Amino acid sequence: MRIGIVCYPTFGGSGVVATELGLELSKRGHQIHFITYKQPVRLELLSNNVHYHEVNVPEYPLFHYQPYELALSSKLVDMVKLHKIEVLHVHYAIPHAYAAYMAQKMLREEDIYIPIVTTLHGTDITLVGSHPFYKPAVTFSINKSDAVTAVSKSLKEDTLRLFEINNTIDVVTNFIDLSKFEHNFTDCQRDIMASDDEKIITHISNFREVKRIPDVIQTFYNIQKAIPAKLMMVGEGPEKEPAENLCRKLGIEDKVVFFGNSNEIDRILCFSDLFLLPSETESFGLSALEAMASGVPVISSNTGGIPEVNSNGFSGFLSNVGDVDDMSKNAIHILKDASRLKEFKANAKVQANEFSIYNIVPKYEAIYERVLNKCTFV
Ligand code: GMT
Repeated sequence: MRIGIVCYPTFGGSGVVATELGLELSKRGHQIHFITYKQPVRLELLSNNVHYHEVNVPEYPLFHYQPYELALSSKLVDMVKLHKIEVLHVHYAIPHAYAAYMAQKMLREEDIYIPIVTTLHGTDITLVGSHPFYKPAVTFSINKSDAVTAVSKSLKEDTLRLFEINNTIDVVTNFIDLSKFEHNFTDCQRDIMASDDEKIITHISNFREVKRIPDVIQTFYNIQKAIPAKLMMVGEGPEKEPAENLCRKLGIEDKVVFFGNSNEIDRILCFSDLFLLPSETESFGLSALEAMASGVPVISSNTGGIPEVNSNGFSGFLSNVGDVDDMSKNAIHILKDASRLKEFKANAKVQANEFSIYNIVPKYEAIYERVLNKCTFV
């Protein structure tokens, strides 16, 4: 199949999922065309089957806001025609599903039918999409998509609760390419980060308010009072500077490393003992899955789709949002006993297997087949 993939090319989970999906589809013989404003961060290699088309938005002083949706839908029209793309798979409803619908309509004028698959990722529904300013357009684009998928049962339920949906939503969970987390680094260079007796705790996110970064710091603060430990903070975002200030205030700045955005998540997770994800809301929690694939147990909140990913008492523990004491208690429980830590690490890998890319990608292929076979001209 010739498949166009539209996504955010940044470090967010939706872009990562879209990129990994495209790469796996290309290995399975499909022609993949990424159409976005920048080359996706995890798209390192272009090949015969993997193409990238940049959406340019020319600056014009009259525009207070540059019309990205317009440029994207025009680019989609051009690329569908040029490369004979058969299906458009858009990740994140805003504004991708809307722009794809406009492209579909324009192409129809030329008797070209292109089905649209929209994957909902989380904040496009729970935080941004349901805002009254966006809601009518988001509802419309979801209802007009030829197929809609959500990355967890929880996100599907949220979508049905927050919008008036008259379309079917399939749950196709996020996935992981486990081979990318089979560490071949000999000792993971752990000694660069911590001494032998110190445990390494990691958090990876875009440092938005929804990630509850102060809870990460407070939980770590409690852990390091009980057990020698270091905290690795990976990512960039508005909550990073306040987090650095909080570490100074608590007197733990020498125990916390702020990495910024990293393309070496696998290396960092390789030497990690525990992952913290205390988010306010999370449709799935891809970073937790990446941690588990590396054999890192997860201490998380029990919100949104996280309970579908992190199995309480097996791959880690779940606590109520904001319950820092419970998260600290659970973290210390795992870390203080070497054999228990070993067991949780092994369990984390077992749990990650449930989300193997090889089980999930065929589900998307089946959806592409379905919308192609439908191929109605209505
Ligand atoms: O977590 C973010 O704020 C980024 C956002 C994104 O669109 O990249 O993540 C959402 O999509 C990810 C991939 O499907 C999910 O793993 C995240 O749970 C989800 N984030 C939220 O729901 C807050």
